[in-house]
Amino acid sequence: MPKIALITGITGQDGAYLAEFLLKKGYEVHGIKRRSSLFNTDRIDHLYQDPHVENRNLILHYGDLTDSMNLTRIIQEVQPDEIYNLAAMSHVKVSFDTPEYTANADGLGTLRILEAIRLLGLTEKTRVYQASTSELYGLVQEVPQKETTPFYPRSPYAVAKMYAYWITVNYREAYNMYACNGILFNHESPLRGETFVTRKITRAVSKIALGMQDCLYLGNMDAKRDWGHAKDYIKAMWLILQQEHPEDYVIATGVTTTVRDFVKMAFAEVGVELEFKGEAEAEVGIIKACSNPEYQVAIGTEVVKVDPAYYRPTEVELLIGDPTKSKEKLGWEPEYDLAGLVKDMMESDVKLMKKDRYLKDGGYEVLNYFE
Ligand code: NDP
Ligand code: GDR
Repeated sequence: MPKIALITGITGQDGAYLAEFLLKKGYEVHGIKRRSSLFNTDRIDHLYQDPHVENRNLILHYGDLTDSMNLTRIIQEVQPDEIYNLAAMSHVKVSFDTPEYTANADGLGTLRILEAIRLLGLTEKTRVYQASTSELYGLVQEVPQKETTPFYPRSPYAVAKMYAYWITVNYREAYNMYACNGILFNHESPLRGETFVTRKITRAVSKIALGMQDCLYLGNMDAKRDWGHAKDYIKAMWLILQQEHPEDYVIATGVTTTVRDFVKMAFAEVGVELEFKGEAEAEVGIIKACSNPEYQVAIGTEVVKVDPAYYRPTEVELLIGDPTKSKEKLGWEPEYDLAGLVKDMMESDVKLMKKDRYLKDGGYEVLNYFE
């Protein structure tokens, strides 16, 4: 019998990579998707199987983390060996606008899953992975951050995730459940949501290079993040559920970089050297040189500016993780470094934007989404 996994948040970045990974391992994969007025399954369409075909190994269920009865019914039907709870309102800045909803989905949503497992008598069968986050560390208490570093959350998102972290630990201790937190530092990919900073940058740089956008507006460029590749991080999620004893793990690269340097690296991928001048809100990124004749960006053009609208009421300035425990105990080893990640994202976005450019040149309307 194949193992059965249930993934909440299967339509998101991590859910898509994890579903593909588990299918390759021979799992029967179930996913929870939200009802939406438009199709929201782009990231997993290549894995989709016609519901009329027998013996499917990818099955989607409508559901929502704010609906206990729905979650309980799905878990009862699916009887999963492993649940990966990846669903969340995952945007830190947006959580300041929707704090109550974020607490409900990201905090109580985790409780609903754990409690459903308990009520259904599945505590011995079902293992749970909780998508915890480096945002828990928030205001710097220790560098690099590891499993024992105290938490100091700095957003409604992080506070909700802190509840989820501790309720996972509590159910493990109270009911002897195999329930674990993966404390994952930022991980990105060509599938990253367009409003997270890395993807916003790689999309904008590709468009600027192709003459389809004039300027990229950013918030705090001094923020430092420990960025890895989502493809590496979903492997760690699986490893965390395959151990003899349930434990919590930090997953990170151990290298930190400013948003500004990420911008420079992205421009370098299209042969553009960028220099920054000015300070704080007056800082601008200017084209210093362009070695790639394919892209027509004029030297001296200001292509990056600051828009304080992207500042957060409270910021997390520095994240750098210590992955020693996951390397030693899980044998986890990432394949991508930051340069490889930027290259992968830029290659993908240049390709996507070239497609748009082709349509535009052919007289078709191409919509611009900015955030
Ligand atoms: P995404 O934002 O790409 O995906 C989030 C997923 O959750 C989507 O499938 C979304 O559905 C779904 N979702 C949102 N709200 C609900 C809800 N109320 N009920 C059911 N489903 C819902 O996030 P990532 O893939 O990047 O991250 C996965 C998880 O890991 C999240 O919990 C995130 O907070 C956490 N995390 C992410 C890190 C990162 O760097 N990526 C680092 C550390 C933790 P829809 O597609 O319909 O919007
Ligand atoms: P983060 O990711 O908040 O770390 O949360 P994000 O990419 O949104 O921000 C990273 C840093 O970049 C700064 N920044 C900007 N951010 C955005 N989104 N847009 C901008 O224009 C911009 N300019 C500067 C931010 O201020 C911040 O310092 C991500 C999410 O995936 C969470 O779900 C996850 O838990 C954490 O990573 C680990």
